[in-house]
Amino acid sequence: MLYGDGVFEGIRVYNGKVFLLEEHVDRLYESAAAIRLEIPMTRPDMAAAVRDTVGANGISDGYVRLVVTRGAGTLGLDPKKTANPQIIVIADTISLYPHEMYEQGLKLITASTIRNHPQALSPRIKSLNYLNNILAKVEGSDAGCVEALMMNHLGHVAECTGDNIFIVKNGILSTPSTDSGILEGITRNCVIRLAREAGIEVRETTLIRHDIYVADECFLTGTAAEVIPATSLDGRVIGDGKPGPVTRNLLARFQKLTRGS
Ligand code: PXG
Repeated sequence: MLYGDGVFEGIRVYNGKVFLLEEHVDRLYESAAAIRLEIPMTRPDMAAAVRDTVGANGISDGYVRLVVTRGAGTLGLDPKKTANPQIIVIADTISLYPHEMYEQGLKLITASTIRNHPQALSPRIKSLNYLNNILAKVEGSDAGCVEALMMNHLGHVAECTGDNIFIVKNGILSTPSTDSGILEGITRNCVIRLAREAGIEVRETTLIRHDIYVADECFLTGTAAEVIPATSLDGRVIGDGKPGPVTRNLLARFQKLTRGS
């Protein structure tokens, strides 16, 4: 509560089923382990708590936010002075980006705020400290963009404030590798799997902004966003300025997986 000392997950529910629950629970425990927070519950019990909360709230299509805090203690920084980590399960609905952005694509700007330096706070940890992403998001909204691109400390493309980024160039799908200072998105990994199943070559690599400017297609992935086309960056139109065929193919495959249609 006082220092952002905790971890979280955002999870979707489709047709009454919690989507990729095990992957989210595993990432929650990995984030917790990385900040030396022992969650006083087993992984299967955590998964059951999520399913029970969804059921108790009668949610068939919605969103779950799992939050684990270090628990109450004294005012100092020392986590040893805390006991009883607290687990919060919020079941709610989620509003996606406006429907027309899935058809027309969204515009991005590059934020001047960079992603956390991995040696300060690893971006692999989904911690309760999202200030750098929030500052980047504000830069985006000041420029009229619902998302903003964040670079890493080396000046390479990392990800957006709450979404991972992909480009398509000459039929090959590329996305920043996990060592580019990103959160390893569960939607990202799902889309990589769907693309490979569809016979599309996927590269996890280093990207610079130029790669996005000259890409044929660009899209973002995230639990809330799912798969959403991005059609310009910093005023440069990407490809022909419309969601491309690979993006539309993967969006359709993702929707089929989650909604069966
Ligand atoms: N990068 C970052 C920094 C994230 O926070 C993603 C990528 C996508 O990961 P998943 O596992 O969801 O595919 C996230 C997750 C929001 C919101 O309201 C989004 C996230 C977290 C908190 C809020 O859009 N994104």
